[in-house]
Amino acid sequence: MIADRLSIDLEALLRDEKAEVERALERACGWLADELPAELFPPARHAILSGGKRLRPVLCVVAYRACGGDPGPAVYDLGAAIELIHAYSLMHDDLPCMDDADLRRGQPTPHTLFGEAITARAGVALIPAASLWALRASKKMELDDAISRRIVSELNRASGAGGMVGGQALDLEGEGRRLDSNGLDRLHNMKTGALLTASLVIGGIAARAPESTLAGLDGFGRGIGLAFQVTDDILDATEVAADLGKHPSDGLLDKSTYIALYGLDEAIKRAGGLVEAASVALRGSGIDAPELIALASYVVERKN
Ligand code: GRG
Repeated sequence: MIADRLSIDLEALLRDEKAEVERALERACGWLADELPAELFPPARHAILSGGKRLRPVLCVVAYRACGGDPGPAVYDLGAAIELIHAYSLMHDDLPCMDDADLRRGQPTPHTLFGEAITARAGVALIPAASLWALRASKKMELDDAISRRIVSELNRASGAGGMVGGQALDLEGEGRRLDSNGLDRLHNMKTGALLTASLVIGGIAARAPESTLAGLDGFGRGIGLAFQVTDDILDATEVAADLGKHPSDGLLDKSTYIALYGLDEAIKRAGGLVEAASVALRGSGIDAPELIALASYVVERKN
């Protein structure tokens, strides 16, 4: 796996892919400016264009390429549709009624700038917009209706009650309670892992990959999704706001974390083990994708 990873210039990959993703997000915002009620656009735009790692769209495009797709602007638009869901989830997650955060990506959160009610509404408006934007992207890619339907249903499944929304509900219920390892894995597989996994699978579906390849991407996504969250807990416990771009909050909100469960050293080992296992499994399912292996290492080596 190390050889795979070293054959890729991760910094260049992230820089180049992120630049394309930013262009796609600008296109999405151009469309949203007309699509959304006028007062909802500024907070939506702020949430969408305020930086971030852009990991979900990058995973989507890189999976598409790994499955033989030849990326043009439309597949970045597809990735941008996933990022619209991510943007709404952060807008809502930071609201006073959820995690009550005033800083994200080194910038004030939308509700501190535009007010809570408008931000809540703008977040909701992005949910159907994401599906519409994914459909437009599918059309530009000339995908047939069955494939387009599958992409949109994958996006909604991963972000709905069985995925991100369900995971967030478990997270809020879990504040002040101690979850065991299985409970914490379940929560994070849903809250964070489902959308990261769907990003990969959607890239594969758009490239018309066979079911066995989609299953390989799914397994890989589950592994790196959990590793992502273990790493989030490590960063929350070890980094300061200036580097994280947000205030560490797990302790304040009395959340169950992997650090509390395992301690720092074991948590670091678990994150590394999950990425290694996911990478071995990806290879085992016949997908030769050094760029995905490199992105998996980024998931645990990132600093924010
Ligand atoms: C109605 C219960 C209910 C929920 C509404 C708010 C919500 C839906 C879901 C939020 C779930 C959530 C916060 C998921 C994101 C978890 C996460 C790891 C966020 C950070 O992702 P990064 O690090 O962020 O990729 P950047 O800033 O890089 O884009």
